[in-house]
Amino acid sequence: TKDRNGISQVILHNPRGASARVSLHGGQILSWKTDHGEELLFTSSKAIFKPPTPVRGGIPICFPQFGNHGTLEQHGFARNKIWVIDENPPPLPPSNSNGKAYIDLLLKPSEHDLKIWPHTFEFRLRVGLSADGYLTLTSRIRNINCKPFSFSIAYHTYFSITDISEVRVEGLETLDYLDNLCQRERFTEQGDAITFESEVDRVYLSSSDVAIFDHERKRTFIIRKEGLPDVVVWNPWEKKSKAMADFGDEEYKQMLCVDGAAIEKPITLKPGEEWTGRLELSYLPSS
Ligand code: TA6
Repeated sequence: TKDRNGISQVILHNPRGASARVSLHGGQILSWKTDHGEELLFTSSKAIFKPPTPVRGGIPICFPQFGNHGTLEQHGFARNKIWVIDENPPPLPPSNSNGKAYIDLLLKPSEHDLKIWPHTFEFRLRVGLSADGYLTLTSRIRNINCKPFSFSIAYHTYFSITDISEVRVEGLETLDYLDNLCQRERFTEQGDAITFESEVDRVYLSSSDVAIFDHERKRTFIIRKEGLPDVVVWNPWEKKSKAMADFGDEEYKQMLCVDGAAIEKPITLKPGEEWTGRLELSYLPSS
């Protein structure tokens, strides 16, 4: 299928009727629905669907950097680029091919990209939708250059929630975090869960699985990850929402970003080396 700008999108379905839609613009997941057709990801009503602007919502891929330090634009260029479909992807390993629909998207640097980030890489993004409606994102990044390079990466996941003041995040207690609201200063989480009363913009370090409890909807999102030690937690709250043109003033109440990421310790690849980072999103009760 194509979007209003003629950019291809691929829709994955599973036998129970769940679906996931990924755009070749940025390799961005724009929709992930339950088998009852309920949308699980947030997209702003004011999102801009015009490249190179990234769509405000879904799961933008932040690569080769997270944040806006250095020469690259905020969160790197991968989410602003048009990816291509790999028509004959390597088969899934037997371990996780049970009824899984999947598609592989590829990104390689253009001549222009190489001017701003002089490292030749191949980024293979495999998007999978399991028989149970789980959404998996597997990134394989290979250095096809003759010298090492380093990168940071985040799956910038906008979860759809009912009311941010009724949301609790578990799995990050006792961890250290870098606070983007205090010049990335390092703190230790004291709470026994994270709740939200104001803007939060943190990178939690060395986390394992994370759960997001949406009380109103009686739904829990589960985030499982491999190769992604860190977790970004972001809600813009009111003031920042008003400052974003592609975001509704009140929309901070219906979204929460909890991103599997590798940020604190950038990943270095020697020539020919490949890195894999995997994110699995699921929810309970599975409808
Ligand atoms: O930590 C998340 C963050 O870096 C926030 O500071 C905010 O900028 C958010 O990402 C969204 O970034 P974007 O470039 O998509 O507007």
